[in-house]
Order: sequence, then C-alpha cells, then structure tokens
Amino acid sequence: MSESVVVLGLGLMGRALARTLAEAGHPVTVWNRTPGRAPELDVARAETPAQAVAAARLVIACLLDYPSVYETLDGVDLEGKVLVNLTTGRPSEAREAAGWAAERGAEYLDGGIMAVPQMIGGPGASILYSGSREAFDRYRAVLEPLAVPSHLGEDPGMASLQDLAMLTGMYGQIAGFLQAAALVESQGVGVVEFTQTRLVPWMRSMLELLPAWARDIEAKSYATEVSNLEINASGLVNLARAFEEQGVTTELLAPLRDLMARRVARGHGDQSLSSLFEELHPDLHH
Ligand code: FVH
Repeated sequence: MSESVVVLGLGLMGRALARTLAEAGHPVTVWNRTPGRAPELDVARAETPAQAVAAARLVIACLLDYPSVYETLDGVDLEGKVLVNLTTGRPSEAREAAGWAAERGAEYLDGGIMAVPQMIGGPGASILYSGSREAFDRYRAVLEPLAVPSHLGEDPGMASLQDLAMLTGMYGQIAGFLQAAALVESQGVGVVEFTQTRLVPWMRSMLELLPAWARDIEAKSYATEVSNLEINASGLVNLARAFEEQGVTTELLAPLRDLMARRVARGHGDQSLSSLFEELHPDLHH
C-alpha cells in the first residue's frame, strides 16, 4: 500500500530517505530550507513547511538539530499528524519534542539512524524508534524500506539514548584504532598492514568479551581470574610512557589510565576491568 509521506530536510540523509521512500512507491513531498537541493529526486516540492506538512499525515523530519526542527515547524498546523523525527539529538530533547508535538495534536516518534546515507535502503542499516507504539505499528511497513526498524519503548528518549550509546562504543573503537595507528606509525610500521593483519583480528576477539562484562555489570560482580584492574592499571601507565617516548600524544589514553588509577586507589585493584563501570556513575562508587 502506498502512503503519502512528507520529508523535511534534504541534507545528505534527508535526500537518501526521500529517494528510498519514492523508490518504494510512496508519493513523497519534500521541503528544504535552501530551495533547489537534490534536483535529481522524483518528488513533489513544497515551497513552505506548512505546504509540505499539508500533503500527508506522516511527516519525517531529518534536519541539522532539534532547534532547526522547531524553527521549521513553528506555526505549522500539526493536528492529526504523525511526526517522525530522525534528527540526531539527546534523550531530553526527544522527550521535550514529544511533549511539544502532543500540545499541537500530533503523535510523535523519535528515531536514531544507525547508518550513513549510502546505507539507507540497503542491508545493514537500522533505525531505532521510540515514542508512540501505535504510530510505529501503523507506519512500520512504510518505514521498513529505509532501514530495519526497531521500537524501543514508549519513552521518546529511548531511541536517542541507545543511539548515543552505540555511537559511544563506535568512538571508543575509533579512539583505540587511532592511538594504535599512531604508535606503530611512529616507528615506521605500515598502518594498513598492521591494521589488517593484527589489529582487526585482535579487536574482534576482544569484542567477544563484552557480553561477559555486561553480565558482570548487571550482577555487580567483578571477581576475575584473568588480569585484574591493578595489572591493567600498571599496563596503561606503561603504555602512556611508551607513547611519550615515541613522541605520540597520550590525550586519548590518559583519561582511561587515570580512571583505572582512581579505581585501584579506592581499593578495587583485585577486580575485573569491567568494574571501571562503577567509576562512571557518580552515584555509585562502591
Ligand atoms: N549523515 C550521516 O551519516 C548521519 C547518520 C546518522 C544520523 N545523522 C543525522 O541526520 C540529520 C541530518 O543529517 P544530514 O547528513 O542530512 O546533514 P546535512 O547534510 O548537513 O543536512 C542538514 C539539513 O538540515 C537543514 N537545516 C539546517 N539548519 C536548518 C534550520 N535552521 N532550519 C531548517 N533547516 C535547517 C539543512 O538545510 P539547508 O542547509 O540545505 O538549507 C539540511 O537540509 C542530523 O541530525 C544528523 O546528525 C546523519
């Protein structure tokens, strides 16, 4: 069944969404602040956000940030609409936007896109949604061609929370990769060769440990028979010194070294590395 859809924002992501929806057979109406963007798209173009929103019940916003969503929809009649906001933001912003939409008579779904624009409509892309379950169920089939959809709960902030958590994991990996690359490159080792033959297999095997660490965290049980925090803390001191000797900055590594030192100083050196989690919550500190 085809469903009319509005897409607000024709940035890199907005145009990937609009294209995919149009290719899936849905009549798409788009609006972009700067006119003339993405001329190749076979879609209807509205001159104002109000004109666009009037074209369909389902309104997808994919703009720079939440203030730009409010700016765009300021004064637009949203009564009876379903606003799907795929703009990246914080959980608090998503909850506020849900309240804002409700005041205007609209249902609200917040979304976190776990893909780059090139992945939209292809395998491997997923979008996390939270907010109105009813709206999600009603429009699931329309949203499905964009990326695998998952609904994470009625709390509108949940998609953003888990989106940001996944990005946090990604940035941690990137930080580790960059530091490792800088270290080997400082001695003339080829970064490509090192990455392909050593780092990636090693990081993959390290990722296998995460579910067990997650269980430690949920159980608040940090006993370990492998290298404990004290050993790792001294390892990080050694690593940071090696960086300095090689003329590589320790900026990315130093916070982790310092966190470990703090945990050991609090008397938890015999625990697993996963117990560092406790230092990240100001309320905990066991
Ligand atoms: N691109 C990506 O890989 C990531 C993947 C994960 C999700 N993000 C989020 O998606 C939002 C849009 O990202 P984008 O890649 O489309 O971003 P741009 O290409 O920079 O386009 C930005 C659009 O926002 C419009 N815009 C900016 N400010 C305003 C405003 N004050 N009022 C109305 N529209 C505004 C901009 O319009 P224009 O500059 O063409 O006039 C673009 O349409 C974003 O939240 C990512 O974090 C993408």
